[in-house]
Amino acid sequence: MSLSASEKSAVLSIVGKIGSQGSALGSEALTRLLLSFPQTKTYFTHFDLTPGSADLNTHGGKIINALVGAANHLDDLAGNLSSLSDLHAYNLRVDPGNFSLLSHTIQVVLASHFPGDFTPEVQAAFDKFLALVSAVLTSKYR
Ligand code: HNI
Repeated sequence: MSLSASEKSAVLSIVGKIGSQGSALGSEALTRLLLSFPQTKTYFTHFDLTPGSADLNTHGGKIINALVGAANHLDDLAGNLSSLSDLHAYNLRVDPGNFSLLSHTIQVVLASHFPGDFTPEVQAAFDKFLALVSAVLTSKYR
């Protein structure tokens, strides 16, 4: 699976809207993840999970930053995400099934914050991008 030229520009078009809102968007995506899929709380027992907490804002910002960085390296996702891939596989051992849950809540956040920009076509491209990122982050488990 890879992105076509038009899918790449669709991914970059929505990533370009994020600007300085990364922490807020990421924090909301995490809050939606933790509320709708409470089994994901097991990974964050050391966090204050109150919506809008400093822990969620900081971590949400890291996730969105990583996605923005990856979107700027669409021709080398594996290289760009290599150390994050090590972290998720060897240290965190996040069950791979959780990646599609977070991918879903990220898309809900983008759709609600950027309704005019997150068109069905952009969503399809961004969903594919998140699947590619998730594949890299879960590629080293064994
Ligand atoms: Ni994930 C740490 C990015 C999916 C649980 N994760 C990070 C960091 C980034 C990151 C960036 C911070 C690394 C650092 O500090 O060096 N995570 C991503 C991305 C995705 C993702 C881009 C998928 C789109 N992570 C997930 C999922 C879970 C998850 C699905 C579990 C439900 N991640 C974690 C945990 C940490 C983490 C737990 C460590 C948090 C901490 O600070 O203790």
